[in-house]
Amino acid sequence: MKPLEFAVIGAGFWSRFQLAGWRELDGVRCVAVCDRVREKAERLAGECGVPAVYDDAAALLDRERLDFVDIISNPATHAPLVHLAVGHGVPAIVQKPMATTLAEASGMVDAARQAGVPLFVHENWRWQPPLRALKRLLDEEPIGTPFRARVTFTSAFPVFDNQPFLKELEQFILTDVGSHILDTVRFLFGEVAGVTCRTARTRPDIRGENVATMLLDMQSGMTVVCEMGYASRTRHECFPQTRILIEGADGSLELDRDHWIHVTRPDRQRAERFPCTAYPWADPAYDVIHASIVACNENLLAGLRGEAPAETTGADNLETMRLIFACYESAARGEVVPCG
Ligand code: 89V
Repeated sequence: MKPLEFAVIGAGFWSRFQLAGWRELDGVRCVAVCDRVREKAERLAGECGVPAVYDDAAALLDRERLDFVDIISNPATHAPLVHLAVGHGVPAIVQKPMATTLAEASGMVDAARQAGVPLFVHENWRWQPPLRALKRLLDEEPIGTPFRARVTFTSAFPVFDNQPFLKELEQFILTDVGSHILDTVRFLFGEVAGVTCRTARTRPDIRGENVATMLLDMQSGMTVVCEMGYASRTRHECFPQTRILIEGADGSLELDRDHWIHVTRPDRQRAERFPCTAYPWADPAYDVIHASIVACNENLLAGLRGEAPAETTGADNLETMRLIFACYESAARGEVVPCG
């Protein structure tokens, strides 16, 4: 089968991992790298053996015959780049958060739909092995109807060292990490009926909030509490692991540190570890995130080829975006914001 040929737009910190993730898969080949700063594009293309380099996305789309573009640029550029790709009839994958406003995200989904061009969001969190396992165990283990879950992503990891642009975002943790956590909640527990959210900023050198706490009323009737922060100095630094406790009428499932899942029922208790693949190119500090790039790309590639449905389409991720902005609205108004 002819490999699908794509271009990467954006040559920052994340792009080399994204490209390495693509190289783990057969049937796909990067033919160009584009970045407004040409030297950055040249450096990444040189490192990864990519033949063509551009500093202008419009020129890239005019000259190359691409099967898709992988947009790995600053969130503020996602909407214009998706409109450009879709206008050329080229399918687009865009990093999370899909856009910086709900209106932008919705405009991107509409444009892709009207043009009949696939739009996917590279939302990799739900592809982490322990989260896939948790979803499976929710179906398999008789813990009874879940009534509550607690989803924790709290850390003191120096995230701004590698991604300094995050310091400048007026809306930080809910867009950067909240996009992952809220998508994970939807993946595990279904859709949300209403959100209550509180945010905080604990340091003066960043613009946006670095702490958020949400209480989600799920359509199923269950309650989910999410705690997120890049402000928590605790006994165990767990970055980049998500910890989750799910309580059901007859037992619980607990995703704890180091990818262990504990199943507790009145009659038995067991624990199993679900580690991720240790790819040689992954930064060990980001191990489970970088590994999940491969599984996410594999699913999106199957979607592009029409072989299997892609999970994180633009239309699906728009629902996650709605939740992010409902959280900001709730934090600003101090009220429950209905969703859906
Ligand atoms: O995976 C990411 O989206 C990153 C991180 C979670 C490290 O903040 O921005």
